Formats: sequence, structure tokens, C-alpha cells
Amino acid sequence: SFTIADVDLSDQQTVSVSAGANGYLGSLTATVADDTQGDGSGRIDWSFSVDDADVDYLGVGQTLTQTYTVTVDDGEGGTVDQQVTITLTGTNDAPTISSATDVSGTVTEIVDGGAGENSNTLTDSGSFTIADVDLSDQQSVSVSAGANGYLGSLTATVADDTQGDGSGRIDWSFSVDDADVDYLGVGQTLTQTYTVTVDDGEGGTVDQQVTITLTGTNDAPTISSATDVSGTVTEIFDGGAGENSNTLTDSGSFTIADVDLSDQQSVSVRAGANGYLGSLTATVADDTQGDGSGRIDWSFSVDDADVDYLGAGQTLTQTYTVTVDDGEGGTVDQQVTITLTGTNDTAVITGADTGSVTEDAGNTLMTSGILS
Ligand SMILES: [Ca+2]
Ligand SMILES: [Ca+2]
Ligand SMILES: [Ca+2]
Ligand SMILES: [Ca+2]
Repeated sequence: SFTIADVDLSDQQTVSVSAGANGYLGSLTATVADDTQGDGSGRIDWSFSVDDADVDYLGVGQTLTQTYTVTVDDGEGGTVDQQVTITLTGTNDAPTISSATDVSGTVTEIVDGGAGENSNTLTDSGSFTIADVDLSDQQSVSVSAGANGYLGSLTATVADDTQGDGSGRIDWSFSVDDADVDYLGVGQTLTQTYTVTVDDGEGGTVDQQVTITLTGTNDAPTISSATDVSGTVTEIFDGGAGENSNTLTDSGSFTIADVDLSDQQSVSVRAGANGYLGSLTATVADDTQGDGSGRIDWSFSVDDADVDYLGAGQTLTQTYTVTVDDGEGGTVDQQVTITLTGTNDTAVITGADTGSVTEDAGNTLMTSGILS
């Protein structure tokens, strides 16, 4: 309120208000609380009101000044003006997420032997929209990983802040080296969750979760070391212990690897030709699950009797393909070669070794038999 005076003791005042500019928020009204009639003094009351919603857009500490002219009229051609000034001050509103339809990503390991395997970067990206009713605010963004040890990295940027129009957009981008997900088996997934925090710089923040799913593909097993993949057996010498009754054996192993740490291998053997003597078997002595490395053991055996027919130094070479299968479509072959060597067996003469002749003058005496 403000007080007025009018020396004309017969006058009664009216009051009117005019805004200093168009577009003012709320409204200011004034009333003559006490005119000056009789005593020459009076009072004008003014009142301002505005919906809180209408000043929502003001940022923290942001002010808007509205000036009104209150005109007091004595009805006799005399007026006086009084300015009334209203200051509207904002407070902060936290930013909000408007739409989060693209806040999950997927990357898939490059197929075994595919272009860029173990050298390319796998990426996915997306965005979500934000709002901030405080039209003066500009946002910044930060990312925190949901756990330690996540693969790759997720970054976020303010593609469009909300300043001026109240709406904006945050872009996120995930990348990981293909080599880092090599260890994932086919279809094996890893889920990584990130919190993207949007900060309006005025104490208001909002969080949006972004979830990345990393999916593995199969890598075939490989042979790590094959230094013990040939075997020899030698026929028991003539008259030796176990000749023609013992089994001749040799065995060995080779090491394998499979980058897919979830894989377990099986093994099979295929002979290189029909009619091989004896048999070669192979077993998975240690699969690669967990540590990526393993060992295949092979074992060959043949009855000594079966190689009896080999002469001294005569050899027979048998080649086997040992196939290691990771159970996920990946295989690797290792050849195992077995050399069977004969020893000499003394010739044995059998049959009738006696005969007889009877003298018969004039004729040649002969007899015969078969020695074998
Ligand atoms: Ca506000
Ligand atoms: Ca704000
Ligand atoms: Ca893999
Ligand atoms: Ca594999």
C-alpha cells in the first residue's frame, strides 16, 4: 500500500493500474482503501498474484521485474501516479527424462576368422531426450559404470541442452575391442549397466540407466603344441618274452587352446586308411574350460602277433586324424603317425628230415621229402 493526500477535502479518489509492458505474468490490482475525503489523507492498497506454474520456467535466482503504474484520480481532473515494482524470482527444477526408448545396446563378437576379428572395435550408440522447465539451464552429463571390470567404455554427451526451449537430447556411445570379448562362447552374454547422470548445474540431476549386452561367438579350438604326436612300436624279437601274445603300445599327447572360456572339448579319431593294425584312441585329458588351455592324450596299441609278419626293419606307417571338437561348431585336427617296425624271425625248417635209399646196382640212388 501507499498513502495519498488531497487538500480538497471534498474529493474522493479512484484508482487504476497499467502494466509497464505486455506479457507480464500474473496481475496487479489496486483499491482505494481509504479516500481523502474529510481529512485530506488516504491509502491505496495494491495486490499482486501469479500462479506458481507460470514462473516455473525461471531458473534458480533468475529474476523478472514487472513495473506497474498505479494512477490515483480525484475525479476532478487531478491525478497522481505511483510505480509499483514486482520482482519474481525462480527456483531450480531438476531436469527430467522425456523419452528413453533407446537406452539399451548390443554388441556381438566378430565371427572366428571374420574381417576385423580381434582388431576391430565393436560399437553401439543411442540417445534419450530430456527436459528442464528452467529455460535458462544448460546440462552436463556424466557416466558411472554399475560395477568394476566392465569391458569397453560408455560415454555420453549433451547433444542438445534444454536452454531456451526446455527440451534436449543426450547421446550415448559404447565401444569395446573385439579382442576383449573373444573369450565369450557362442551365445554367451555379458550385461553391463551404466548410470548416465544429467546435471542442470543448479543442483538438479536426473539419472538414466543404459544397459549394454555383449554377446560372444564361437572360436574354433587350436593346437598349442604338437611335439608328441608320433609313436613307434617294434615287434618283439624272435623268442622274446611275450612274443605273439603281448600288446605293443605307445602313447603321447598334445596341447590345445580355445579362447572361449566356457567351452569343453570332445575328441574323435579317424584312421587314414582301411586295414590298419591295432587301434589308436584319444581322450580329453584336460579341457580348456576356465583357462583356455587343455591337453589331448592319445594311445596306440597293437597285438604283437599282428605285426609278426613284418621282416627285420620293415616298417608300416599308420596315420590318424585326431579331431578336437568344442561342441559349438569349432573343430581342429591333429595328425598322429604310428610307425610299426618288424624284427627278424628265424626260419624254421619243418617236415620229414630222414629218408632212405636202397642200393640197386647201375641206378642212381635218390630220395626226396619236403622241408618247409
Ligand atoms: Ca524453476
Ligand atoms: Ca533446472
Ligand atoms: Ca568367442
Ligand atoms: Ca570354441
